Amino acid sequence: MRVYLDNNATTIVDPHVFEEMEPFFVQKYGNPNSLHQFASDTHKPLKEGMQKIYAGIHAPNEDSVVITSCATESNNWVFKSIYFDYILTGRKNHIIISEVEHPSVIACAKFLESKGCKVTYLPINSEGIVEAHTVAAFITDKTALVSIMWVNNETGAIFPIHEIGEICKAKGVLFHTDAVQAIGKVPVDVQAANIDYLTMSAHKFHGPKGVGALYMKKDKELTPLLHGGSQMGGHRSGTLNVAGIVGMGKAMEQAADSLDYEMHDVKEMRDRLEDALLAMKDTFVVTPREKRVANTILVSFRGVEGEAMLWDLNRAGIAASTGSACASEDLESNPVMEAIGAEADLAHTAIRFSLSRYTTPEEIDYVIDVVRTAADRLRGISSSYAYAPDGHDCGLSTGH
Ligand code: 7TS
Repeated sequence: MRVYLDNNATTIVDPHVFEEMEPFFVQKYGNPNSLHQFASDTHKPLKEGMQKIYAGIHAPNEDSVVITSCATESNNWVFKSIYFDYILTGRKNHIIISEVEHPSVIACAKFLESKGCKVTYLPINSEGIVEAHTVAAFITDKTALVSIMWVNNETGAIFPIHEIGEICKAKGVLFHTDAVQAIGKVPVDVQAANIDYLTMSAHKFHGPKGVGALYMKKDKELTPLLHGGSQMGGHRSGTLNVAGIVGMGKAMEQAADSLDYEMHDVKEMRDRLEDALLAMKDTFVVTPREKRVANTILVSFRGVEGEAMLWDLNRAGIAASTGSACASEDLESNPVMEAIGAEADLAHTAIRFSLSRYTTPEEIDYVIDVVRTAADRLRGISSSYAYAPDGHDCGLSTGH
């Protein structure tokens, strides 16, 4: 059996999405900006694709949704253009992010720091959540941008985006959210949440890889990152990724249609897996279920090195993760666990299981069996586990 539980890294392309994209490779392959039938064949599908993306995040028509190559590009765009538009001009010199943002945000913040910008890295609480009042406490009249992710990719923790949006609006500070892990998992409404900039990535919600987007509120549009032609209303140059846009639109439409299934049926499977994991000895989960999206579990198995567990799972055909795949080439411990303050050996034992609407109950049964066997085997050969004293305080708030 092969089971894919690494959906926070990427997702299977929905067959309906693939079907809608297919004609744009070998039939309707014209450049939309050309002046012939091949070009005009793409116009209606492009328009419909864009409309579906606007609808998916409740963006009004006067705002901009600009297609990019990925969320990493969208995040880079926000930070680099905030630098050009607000910091380099001397108007502002401070940005606020959380210490558990995706590396594409952290690395941008560090880059701006190297250019003289002040950066505040907000801590998370013991449940792995950024609290809105900490955002309010650090905003000054020099703050150009607050950038807080909607949902954390490691734990699945949902951050208080509506409250943070309120605070930023009241204080007149621009607000960006990386909503990569929120689309298709929680209702996303840029107007209700007072968001100025929002990052998306199609491959996280059963769309294709290589296509993302940046939402920008009217009158808050940023200087382009990519200069060149006049594509995307002059906001981003480069020939349009027609198949990608059509696919992202379809995936967005389906994400909205599947939201109930995700929040109830996927949650039921996730909860069953989590119950079984927590019923095992010395296992820990940080963020309480009701404060998490329905598909994610970040679980620590005391005495079991994360990479060793992944090895056993992989041999049994199960795909999971020890943390962000983007960082998995270095064997660093899970950054979220470190930010929470868990001791290093426990941080090294974190495994992320992320489900999707394609996950089945049979797969969950199989995973439970394999994980139990793997944890027993690996603990059996671990010298450190045998010596771990009982009742040892691991600094985590939940679990057994
Ligand atoms: N932002 C968040 C919150 C993410 O989870 C990711 C990918 C990205 C940005 C980058 O997206 P991309 O479109 O540039 O690929 N996160 C992960 C992960 O958790 N494991 O692998 C990739």
